[in-house]
Amino acid sequence: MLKVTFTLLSVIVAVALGQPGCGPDEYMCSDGICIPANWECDRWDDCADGSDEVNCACEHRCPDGKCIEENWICDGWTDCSDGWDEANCTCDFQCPDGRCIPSHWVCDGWNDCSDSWDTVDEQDCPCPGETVKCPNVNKCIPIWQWCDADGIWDCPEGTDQANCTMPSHSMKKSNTFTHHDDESLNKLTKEDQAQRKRLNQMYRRFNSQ
Ligand SMILES: [Ca+2]
Ligand SMILES: [Ca+2]
Ligand SMILES: [Ca+2]
Ligand SMILES: [Ca+2]
Repeated sequence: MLKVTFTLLSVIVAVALGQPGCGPDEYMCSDGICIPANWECDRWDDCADGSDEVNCACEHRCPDGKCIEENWICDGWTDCSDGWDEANCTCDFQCPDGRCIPSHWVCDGWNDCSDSWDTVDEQDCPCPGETVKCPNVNKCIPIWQWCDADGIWDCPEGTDQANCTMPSHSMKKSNTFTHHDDESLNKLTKEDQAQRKRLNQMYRRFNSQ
């Protein structure tokens, strides 16, 4: 009991004396967490409550108080919580969901509109390397799926197998061309997209240092 009381007393004294505090090259967040001093006012929320970015000079401030870089405005990424930085932009390409994206994001292999509008399924995009386009639809399949020996339908209506020199009885519909497969594709795309955003943020951060 005596030991517990002493330990508790030591903690109270340490806090009262400001120990442990932050080092000379550190900044203390309002919750007491220390971060590197040069993370203060660097346009990134490093403290849990964003206190390192509150009292900073700022050229472009979101209505929510967040400070953003000039080139974050109308860059296709929503940086302000209310989308202020992406409102009233001249739009190269507007997704049906209202999002504005730069023209070089269309047909770049990333799903940027919520309904995949900017991808090969919707736009007349060229198919990337090692893939070919299905006749009359915007769908790319790997070259090896074109006229494959098993006769599997990879394009809608089996158009990838329609003019191949093989017996018609070997034609069979692929069980891979299903909604289930489309869903797993979408799931992968969302993960890729999250990864893209993270990389984009890291890129910005390194370039702003
Ligand atoms: Ca910061
Ligand atoms: Ca933005
Ligand atoms: Ca895209
Ligand atoms: Ca095929």
